[in-house]
Amino acid sequence: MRFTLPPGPPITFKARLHDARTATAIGRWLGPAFAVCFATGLLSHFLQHPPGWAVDLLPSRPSWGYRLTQGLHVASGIAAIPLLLAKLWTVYPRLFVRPPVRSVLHGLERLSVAVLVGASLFELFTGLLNTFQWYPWPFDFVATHFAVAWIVMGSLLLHIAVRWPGIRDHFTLRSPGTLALPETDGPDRRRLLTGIAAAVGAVTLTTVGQSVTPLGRIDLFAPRSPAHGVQGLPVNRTAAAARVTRASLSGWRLTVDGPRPLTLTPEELRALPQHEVTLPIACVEGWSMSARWTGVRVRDLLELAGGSPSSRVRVVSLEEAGAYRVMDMGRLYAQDPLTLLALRLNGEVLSLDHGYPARIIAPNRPGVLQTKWVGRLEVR
Ligand SMILES: Nc1nc2c(c(=O)[nH]1)N[C@H]1C(S)=C(S)[C@@H](COP(=O)(O)O)O[C@H]1N2
Ligand SMILES: [Mo]
Repeated sequence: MRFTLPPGPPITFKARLHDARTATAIGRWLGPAFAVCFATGLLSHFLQHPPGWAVDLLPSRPSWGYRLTQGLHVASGIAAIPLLLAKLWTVYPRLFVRPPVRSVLHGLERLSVAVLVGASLFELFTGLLNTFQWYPWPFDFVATHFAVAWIVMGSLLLHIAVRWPGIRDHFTLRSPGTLALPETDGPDRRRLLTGIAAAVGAVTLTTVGQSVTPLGRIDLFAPRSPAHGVQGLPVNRTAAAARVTRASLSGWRLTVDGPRPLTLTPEELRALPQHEVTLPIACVEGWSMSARWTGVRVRDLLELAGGSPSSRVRVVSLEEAGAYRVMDMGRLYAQDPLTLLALRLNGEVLSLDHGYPARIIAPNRPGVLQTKWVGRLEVR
């Protein structure tokens, strides 16, 4: 392929590495990465903001479900970065195609590619910064990241439809044109693709340890090392950030509102049947880590307050302000025997940063919903 810039001497790009076949070969990996990232992102959004009808249908099992899907979300997003950069490098000569717009259809196609590129860069960039909990922009991250994801998917589907003949040829190798695999598919292309694969492997292996604990030792570039933190668990929002102090907790009582409202002192809570569960915190920002939790089953507390097996619960934190101060939990979660009002973590009384005097720990859900510094439960 040869592109020229009139007037003046022609600019020629080395054809093979910038041709449609290389672009398709990279797209073959970029497409699935985007698909996984989109599907797991939708799921995460749905779990955090379920519509009313879904609240009681959300399943609390498998207990590691969200850990897996959110780990995939962040890993596929990170893997997509070198893939997208490689793809842009491969196709950038098209920027210089002359005339820039041949027809209305051609113009629309170029516009849709511009939208796809812009939205994809935005999505990967904001997502990456989110894993560092860095928000150097004025808009709301969750809402914007969610909305732009749809723009990416829409323009990606359009792009695939427009390029379909080439993609099909790439897979079926039917036509003997530029897209057919020649006997000797030059070493340059193979080297480029191997290099890209190596880059993807490297960024994945050096970050995925933030959620895959056995790989924690080579977790060089992820913002979190799950092993580092008070009581063997990272802290996302500290007590200081939430303005919860030891002093503000003196005289703490748990309030349980329901048909038979009650308040419980720490001693009374400790006198109730205690259960131990092993469950992960799976933060939406990408890290996850399993821990041993001890405390009172939420369903036992609901029952004491006169709730029924179909009760849901609203959990209110002592934190004065914050996006995660109030959390609603559907029936299947509230009734799950693994769902605890935890008092202890890895054998010790909860540290202030991990939610002392009591916090929620439940299976298969985003870390943002594992409410710390619980003050009140409301049977609904
Ligand atoms: N009240 C309250 N609880 C909260 C939060 C918060 O901001 N406020 N942050 C949540 C987030 S984002 C995560 S990932 C988990 C982390 O728990 P940890 O700090 O004990 O690891 O707590 C959750 N519980
Ligand atoms: Mo989190």
